[in-house]
Amino acid sequence: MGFENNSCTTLIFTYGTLKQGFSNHVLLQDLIRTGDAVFKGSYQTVEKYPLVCGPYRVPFLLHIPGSGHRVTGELYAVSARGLSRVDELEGTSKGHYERRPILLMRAGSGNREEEEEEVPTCAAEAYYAHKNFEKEMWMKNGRKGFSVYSEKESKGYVKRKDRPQNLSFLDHVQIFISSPSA
Ligand code: PCA
Repeated sequence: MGFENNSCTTLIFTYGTLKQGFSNHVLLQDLIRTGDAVFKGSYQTVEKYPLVCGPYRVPFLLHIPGSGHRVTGELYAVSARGLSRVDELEGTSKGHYERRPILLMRAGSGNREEEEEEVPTCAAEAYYAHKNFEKEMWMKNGRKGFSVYSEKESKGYVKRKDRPQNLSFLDHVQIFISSPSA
Protein backbone atom coordinates (compact mmCIF):
# COMPACT_ATOMS: atom_id res chain seq x y z
CA MET A 1 0.00 0.00 0.00
CA GLY A 2 1.32 3.37 -0.96
CA PHE A 3 4.37 1.73 -2.60
CA GLU A 4 3.49 3.01 -6.05
CA ASN A 5 4.72 6.44 -4.98
CA ASN A 6 3.21 8.41 -7.83
CA SER A 7 4.61 11.89 -7.97
CA CYS A 8 2.41 14.00 -5.72
CA THR A 9 3.24 17.49 -6.91
CA THR A 10 0.18 19.62 -6.19
CA LEU A 11 -0.41 20.84 -2.63
CA ILE A 12 -4.09 20.98 -1.72
CA PHE A 13 -5.35 22.71 1.42
CA THR A 14 -8.56 21.03 2.62
CA TYR A 15 -10.78 22.90 5.06
CA GLY A 16 -14.12 21.05 4.88
CA THR A 17 -15.51 17.63 4.19
CA LEU A 18 -12.25 16.33 2.70
CA LYS A 19 -10.63 16.46 6.14
CA GLN A 20 -10.16 13.46 8.39
CA GLY A 21 -13.40 12.55 10.13
CA PHE A 22 -15.68 14.15 7.50
CA SER A 23 -17.77 12.61 4.79
CA ASN A 24 -15.58 13.10 1.70
CA HIS A 25 -12.35 12.00 3.35
CA VAL A 26 -12.92 8.52 1.88
CA LEU A 27 -11.67 9.90 -1.44
CA LEU A 28 -8.36 11.01 0.09
CA GLN A 29 -8.03 7.70 1.92
CA ASP A 30 -8.45 5.99 -1.42
CA LEU A 31 -5.82 8.22 -3.02
CA ILE A 32 -3.41 7.69 -0.13
CA ARG A 33 -3.79 3.93 -0.58
CA THR A 34 -2.81 4.12 -4.25
CA GLY A 35 0.07 6.53 -3.68
CA ASP A 36 -1.86 9.45 -5.20
CA ALA A 37 -1.99 11.56 -2.04
CA VAL A 38 0.19 12.15 1.00
CA PHE A 39 -0.89 13.90 4.22
CA LYS A 40 1.45 16.84 4.96
CA GLY A 41 0.06 18.12 8.26
CA SER A 42 -2.20 20.72 9.84
CA TYR A 43 -1.93 24.20 8.34
CA GLN A 44 -3.64 27.55 8.63
CA THR A 45 -4.10 30.38 6.18
CA VAL A 46 -1.78 33.38 6.41
CA GLU A 47 -4.63 35.73 5.50
CA LYS A 48 -8.12 35.83 6.88
CA TYR A 49 -10.87 34.40 4.68
CA PRO A 50 -14.56 33.80 5.33
CA LEU A 51 -15.33 30.14 6.00
CA VAL A 52 -19.11 29.69 5.96
CA CYS A 53 -21.77 27.06 5.38
CA GLY A 54 -24.26 26.94 2.55
CA PRO A 55 -27.20 24.61 2.01
CA TYR A 56 -27.07 21.30 3.91
CA ARG A 57 -24.13 22.64 5.97
CA VAL A 58 -21.82 22.37 2.96
CA PRO A 59 -18.68 24.40 3.77
CA PHE A 60 -17.32 27.14 1.51
CA LEU A 61 -14.13 29.14 1.74
CA LEU A 62 -14.75 32.53 0.13
CA HIS A 63 -12.07 34.37 -1.81
CA ILE A 64 -12.56 37.60 0.13
CA PRO A 65 -9.13 37.99 1.77
CA GLY A 66 -9.13 40.10 4.93
CA SER A 67 -12.65 39.09 5.99
CA GLY A 68 -13.45 36.29 8.41
CA HIS A 69 -10.70 34.41 10.23
CA ARG A 70 -7.48 32.60 9.59
CA VAL A 71 -8.73 29.16 8.64
CA THR A 72 -7.24 25.87 9.83
CA GLY A 73 -7.28 22.71 7.74
CA GLU A 74 -5.20 19.82 6.40
CA LEU A 75 -2.59 19.89 3.66
CA TYR A 76 -2.18 17.05 1.14
CA ALA A 77 0.25 16.53 -1.72
CA VAL A 78 -1.71 15.05 -4.62
CA SER A 79 -0.73 13.44 -7.94
CA ALA A 80 -2.16 14.60 -11.29
CA ARG A 81 -4.46 11.58 -11.35
CA GLY A 82 -5.59 12.27 -7.78
CA LEU A 83 -6.15 15.94 -8.53
CA SER A 84 -8.52 15.18 -11.38
CA ARG A 85 -10.61 13.04 -9.04
CA VAL A 86 -10.78 15.76 -6.39
CA ASP A 87 -11.62 18.37 -9.05
CA GLU A 88 -14.44 16.11 -10.20
CA LEU A 89 -15.79 15.74 -6.64
CA GLU A 90 -15.65 19.51 -6.05
CA GLY A 91 -17.42 20.24 -9.34
CA THR A 92 -14.75 22.62 -10.66
CA SER A 93 -16.09 22.27 -14.22
CA LYS A 94 -19.66 22.85 -13.04
CA GLY A 95 -19.22 26.15 -11.20
CA HIS A 96 -19.39 24.70 -7.67
CA TYR A 97 -15.84 25.30 -6.40
CA GLU A 98 -12.81 26.99 -7.95
CA ARG A 99 -9.29 25.76 -7.26
CA ARG A 100 -7.08 28.80 -6.66
CA PRO A 101 -3.84 29.63 -4.80
CA ILE A 102 -3.65 30.10 -1.04
CA LEU A 103 -0.76 30.90 1.30
CA LEU A 104 -0.35 28.79 4.43
CA MET A 105 1.68 28.43 7.56
CA ARG A 106 1.86 25.54 9.97
CA ALA A 107 -1.09 25.43 12.37
CA GLY A 108 -0.17 27.00 15.68
CA SER A 109 2.44 29.35 14.22
CA GLY A 110 -0.07 32.18 13.82
CA ASN A 111 -1.44 34.81 16.21
CA ARG A 112 2.03 36.19 16.71
CA GLU A 113 1.50 39.35 14.76
CA GLU A 114 3.38 41.25 17.44
CA GLU A 115 6.51 39.09 17.04
CA GLU A 116 9.34 40.04 14.73
CA GLU A 117 10.18 36.48 13.76
CA GLU A 118 9.39 35.42 10.20
CA VAL A 119 7.01 32.47 10.03
CA PRO A 120 7.72 30.08 7.13
CA THR A 121 4.92 30.04 4.58
CA CYS A 122 3.88 27.48 2.03
CA ALA A 123 2.03 28.03 -1.26
CA ALA A 124 -0.84 25.64 -1.97
CA GLU A 125 -4.25 25.61 -3.63
CA ALA A 126 -7.75 25.39 -2.16
CA TYR A 127 -11.28 24.87 -3.39
CA TYR A 128 -12.99 28.23 -2.92
CA ALA A 129 -16.70 28.76 -3.56
CA HIS A 130 -17.22 29.77 -7.18
CA LYS A 131 -17.04 33.56 -7.50
CA ASN A 132 -20.57 33.66 -8.99
CA PHE A 133 -22.09 33.23 -5.54
CA GLU A 134 -19.31 34.04 -3.04
CA LYS A 135 -20.52 37.54 -2.13
CA GLU A 136 -24.13 36.48 -1.66
CA MET A 137 -22.95 33.53 0.44
CA TRP A 138 -21.05 35.95 2.69
CA MET A 139 -24.09 38.27 3.05
CA LYS A 140 -26.41 35.35 3.68
CA ASN A 141 -24.16 34.26 6.57
CA GLY A 142 -24.45 37.73 8.11
CA ARG A 143 -20.75 38.32 7.30
CA LYS A 144 -19.82 35.85 10.03
CA GLY A 145 -17.33 33.09 9.39
CA PHE A 146 -15.59 30.51 11.51
CA SER A 147 -11.96 29.50 11.82
CA VAL A 148 -12.38 25.76 11.43
CA TYR A 149 -15.02 23.41 10.05
CA SER A 150 -15.43 21.19 13.09
CA GLU A 151 -18.05 18.67 14.13
CA LYS A 152 -20.15 21.49 15.53
CA GLU A 153 -20.22 23.42 12.24
CA SER A 154 -20.87 20.26 10.24
CA LYS A 155 -23.91 19.31 12.31
CA GLY A 156 -26.84 18.96 9.93
CA TYR A 157 -24.64 18.14 6.93
CA VAL A 158 -26.56 16.19 4.29
CA LYS A 159 -24.67 13.97 1.84
CA ARG A 160 -25.25 14.58 -1.83
CA LYS A 161 -27.07 11.29 -2.30
CA ASP A 162 -29.51 12.20 0.49
CA ARG A 163 -30.47 15.61 -0.97
CA PRO A 164 -33.54 16.13 -3.17
CA GLN A 165 -32.41 14.71 -6.51
CA ASN A 166 -34.62 16.85 -8.74
CA LEU A 167 -32.43 19.91 -8.04
CA SER A 168 -28.81 20.51 -8.99
CA PHE A 169 -26.17 21.64 -6.51
CA LEU A 170 -26.31 25.17 -7.95
CA ASP A 171 -30.12 25.17 -7.59
CA HIS A 172 -29.66 24.38 -3.89
CA VAL A 173 -27.12 27.21 -3.61
CA GLN A 174 -29.50 29.67 -5.32
CA ILE A 175 -32.42 28.69 -3.08
CA PHE A 176 -30.19 29.05 -0.01
CA ILE A 177 -28.90 32.52 -0.84
CA SER A 178 -32.26 33.86 -1.92
CA SER A 179 -34.29 32.50 1.01
CA PRO A 180 -35.20 34.96 3.78
CA SER A 181 -32.77 34.83 6.70
CA ALA A 182 -33.86 33.05 9.85
N1 PCA B 1 -14.51 19.93 0.42
C1 PCA B 1 -13.35 20.70 0.11
C2 PCA B 1 -13.88 22.05 -0.18
C3 PCA B 1 -15.13 22.13 0.60
C4 PCA B 1 -15.45 20.73 0.95
O1 PCA B 1 -16.35 20.33 1.62
C5 PCA B 1 -12.43 20.73 1.31
O2 PCA B 1 -12.65 19.99 2.27
O3 PCA B 1 -11.47 21.52 1.31
